[in-house]
Amino acid sequence: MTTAADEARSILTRLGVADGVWGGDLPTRSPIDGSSAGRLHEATPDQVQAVIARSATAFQAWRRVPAPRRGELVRLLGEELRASKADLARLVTLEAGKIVSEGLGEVQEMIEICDFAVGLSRQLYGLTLASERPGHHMRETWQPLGPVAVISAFNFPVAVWAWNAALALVCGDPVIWKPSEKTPLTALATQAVFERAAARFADAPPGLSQLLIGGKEIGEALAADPRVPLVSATGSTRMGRAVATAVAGRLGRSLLELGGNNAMIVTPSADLDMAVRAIAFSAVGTCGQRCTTLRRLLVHEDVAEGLIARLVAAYDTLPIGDPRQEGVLLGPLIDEAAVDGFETALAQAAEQGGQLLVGGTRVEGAVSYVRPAIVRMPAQTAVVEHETFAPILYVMTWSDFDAAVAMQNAVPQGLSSCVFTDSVREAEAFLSAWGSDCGIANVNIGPSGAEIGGAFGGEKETGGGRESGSDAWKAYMRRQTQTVNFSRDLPLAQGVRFEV
Ligand code: UN1
Repeated sequence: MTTAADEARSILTRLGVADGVWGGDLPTRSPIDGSSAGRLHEATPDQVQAVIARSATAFQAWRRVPAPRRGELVRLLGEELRASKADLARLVTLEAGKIVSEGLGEVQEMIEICDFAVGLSRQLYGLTLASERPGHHMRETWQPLGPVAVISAFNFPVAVWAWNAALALVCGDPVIWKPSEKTPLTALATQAVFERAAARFADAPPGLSQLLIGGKEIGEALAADPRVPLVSATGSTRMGRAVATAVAGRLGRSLLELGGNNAMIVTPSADLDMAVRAIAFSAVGTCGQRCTTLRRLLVHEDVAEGLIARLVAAYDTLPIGDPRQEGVLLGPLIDEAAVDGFETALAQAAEQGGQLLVGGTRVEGAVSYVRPAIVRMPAQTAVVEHETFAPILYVMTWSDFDAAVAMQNAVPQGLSSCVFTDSVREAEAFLSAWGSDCGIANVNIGPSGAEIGGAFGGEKETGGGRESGSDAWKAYMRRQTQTVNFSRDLPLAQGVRFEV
């Protein structure tokens, strides 16, 4: 039988990834069957320096290309992604263990952000401002920033790069990508797709998008380097804190999208049919490995028993297995460390008064496959406040809506949140200034699966960054306030007089 790794190798060859990438020390592994496609070369410290230098040189040329022309390159990238969608999505499945539909969805997310960025390339709006001085114009202009480092996680191995890269490129910035060590193959494939787009575009300088395969020392080098004005990092809060500290030390800019601990509040008026479906997708989709995964279910005590019974029944029949198979909804966790994290959190939950309602065990005889768990907790204990990147849903009950909102906000993370209710009062209170404190707040929609058009990111330990849609592009540019004097006088602001 062909292993997942064999299939991955043949896709890489088809996408034009050179054989020279193999023969190093970095192991690769498919979570589907544990097979390895081989070992990859990692970038040496000298190569990292050369890549940064090349990126700085590319910036000199790229910033002179008009933004709508830069958009043309991103349009071609979107075209190449469309052409390679099936292969790239399959590779996401093989390397990250996502089910087929989610692999395709991830590449679709890349295509959509490219489309968004193409339009954006003609809309990098500034402002004109009223000057207090006669014969003066004031305006605010957004200028290209410089090389942007993108540090991405295994769970969205390619979409998060695209969110950053598509915006950075139209904003006039070259990109240096350090993907997760757990998903280098999808990164190599994406880089090959980018090279194809760049080859079709006469104005693309060499080194516009570069890839650095390797461990955390590469991230550290990028975070420390003043030639890299923006470091955009997605991953754990621990990683983000290290990046933020290093970048802040040189007064650079970081854009952080870190841990989430997302909740759903279910009220007595909620449509429970919809709630059950939303909970199932957002709590067990991607095997609980999205930043936006539903981790805390806060249910009104009057509807709790009925809802829990329906969830347990749904969890009992979830098709778990090889994510390449049609009908499977749950693939593997990324590796054994993730299984350890799952088991440790469940043991802690039990110690802290939790009652396991369903799941919580390994699927015997397979690599890192588990049965997703629902645990009823007496309160929001320490383990509930911690983001465990695995399919564990903690259930807590409440009787007062304000107390439920307070509970939803009482964790260190602030990414995504939602309420299921048919009450306009509850819905609007949840979305008000004293409601959810998260970057994303939904009504009658689960916390995961955001569209690219909105700004994506969160507050508190989630890091405060915003990526993807809305005006997230502003993080990739520098703001310049410009004042032009077209008079024959030189009046000073604030009426200051200084005659020489
Ligand atoms: C992530 O998990 O890092 O909203 C990103 C979602 C996806 C993106 C998740 N569109 O779930």
